[in-house]
Amino acid sequence: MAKIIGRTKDFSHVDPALMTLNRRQLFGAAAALAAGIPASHPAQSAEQPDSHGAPAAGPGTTLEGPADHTLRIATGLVELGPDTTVSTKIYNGQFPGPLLRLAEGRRVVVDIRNDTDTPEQLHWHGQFVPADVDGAAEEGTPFVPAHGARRIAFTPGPPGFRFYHTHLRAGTDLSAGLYSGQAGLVYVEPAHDPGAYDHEVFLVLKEFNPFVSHTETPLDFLAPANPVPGLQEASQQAMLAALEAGLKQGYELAYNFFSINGRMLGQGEPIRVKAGERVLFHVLNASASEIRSLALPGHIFRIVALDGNPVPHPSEAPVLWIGPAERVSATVEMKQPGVWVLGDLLDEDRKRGMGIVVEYAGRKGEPQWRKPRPFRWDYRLFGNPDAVAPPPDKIIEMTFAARIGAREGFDEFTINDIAFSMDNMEPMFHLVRGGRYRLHMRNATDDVHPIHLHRHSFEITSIAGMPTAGVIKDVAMLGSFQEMTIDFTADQPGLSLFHCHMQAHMDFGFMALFDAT
Ligand SMILES: [Cu+2]
Repeated sequence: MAKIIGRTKDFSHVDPALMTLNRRQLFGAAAALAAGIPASHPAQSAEQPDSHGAPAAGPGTTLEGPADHTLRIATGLVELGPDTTVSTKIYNGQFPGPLLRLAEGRRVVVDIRNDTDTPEQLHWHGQFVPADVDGAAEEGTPFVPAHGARRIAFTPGPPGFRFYHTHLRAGTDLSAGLYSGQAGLVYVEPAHDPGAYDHEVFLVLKEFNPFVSHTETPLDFLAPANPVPGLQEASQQAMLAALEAGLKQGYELAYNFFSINGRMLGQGEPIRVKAGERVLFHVLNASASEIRSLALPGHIFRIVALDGNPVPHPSEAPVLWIGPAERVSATVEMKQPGVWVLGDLLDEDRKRGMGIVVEYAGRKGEPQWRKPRPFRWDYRLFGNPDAVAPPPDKIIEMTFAARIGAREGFDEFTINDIAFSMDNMEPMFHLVRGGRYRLHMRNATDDVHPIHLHRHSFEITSIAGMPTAGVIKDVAMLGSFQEMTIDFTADQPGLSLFHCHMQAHMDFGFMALFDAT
């Protein structure tokens, strides 16, 4: 049994996973070396400016000549703390995988090596890349063969905070897919950097050692929260039907260990700050299933970007709420000298490791935690208050529902009454390329679903029937019994996968393919 240490003053263990860069280093020649994490360095400059995203080489091609980056998938150990080391699949022997700093519009060659016994997929989350490099078998991306390799090339974009992760179906295998440690960061450097900060810190929130149970921790944090009539009734009827059929409530995911940057709270290097600094936090929730919160007592976040895209109306919040695969970029004015816990609001998860210490220069002592004032997370806060989204060419109606405990003890999910079939992999929605589409999504389940669309960004255009505009994302949390509209332009040819980013939900039906021709 692992010893769980929530707070400690001993930071003698040097943490290789703490990712921090100061602004001067960022633009210096030493940028990658100065990063706390081992960055993946281009072997040499093989990059050619290229406006095309076509792959340089397909599967089976010998990997000759240097790639700009190599990502190697293998089972390895992650030392969450001195008495807690887990074994899982990771990239380049580390968790999180190396931070790849790519230049917008500048073609990059990446070798993906797979040293495991299972064919893999590596998905470039949030980037506009061709279907054959995007990293989803459902879109037709070739697998990286077991004990094999694949070379891909693409043109990075859009600029901002992205990431890469495995895209395998896990089903009941809790070592596979997003339950593993296969996640790493991408920063696509914009041509122009707004740069109003002194110090940049990347944080990856991640749980390890999953198990299933029937216990669920309900979260009520989204606004607006008024349920849509009819959706709750539909959910209750589904529950009654399941009970009549003798089915039990579906499994929920739970975890033994919680970490930020692969370290349990108090077990890694603290984030070292100076009074008067403005720190830019880039936070990724790399969870397979959990919505996370994050607060820094005595400090306020100013949210400047969501999913790597600058928001039109930066706003302040005492808490960040981040669904699986979402990213939040927020600046914090460091003006409360002390030693603090930057951590999750859930006491149990924070005590099991979901936090990191923030230490002001010259300050010592026990890291302090205080619960922040209640705050409801509302994407509309960051939208453009004066803008109205233009009407789309077409509205696609979608209702999400659950069949309780219907699949190997897990809930099955449906989109318009259809659970995605991995056997058929047929597109559900046919789009005209260049058309502007609005997805009207209705959630007839009691879960919050982080909805993701591959190879595109979308604009949130209404929540709970209330219009908004200007917030551009690639994942959005849809509240229980709630509705939301998101608009996007079908500017990517071929297949694009749409799914809930909770591994168990997508594995048991919550996926659909768009086909743009
Ligand atoms: Cu879901």
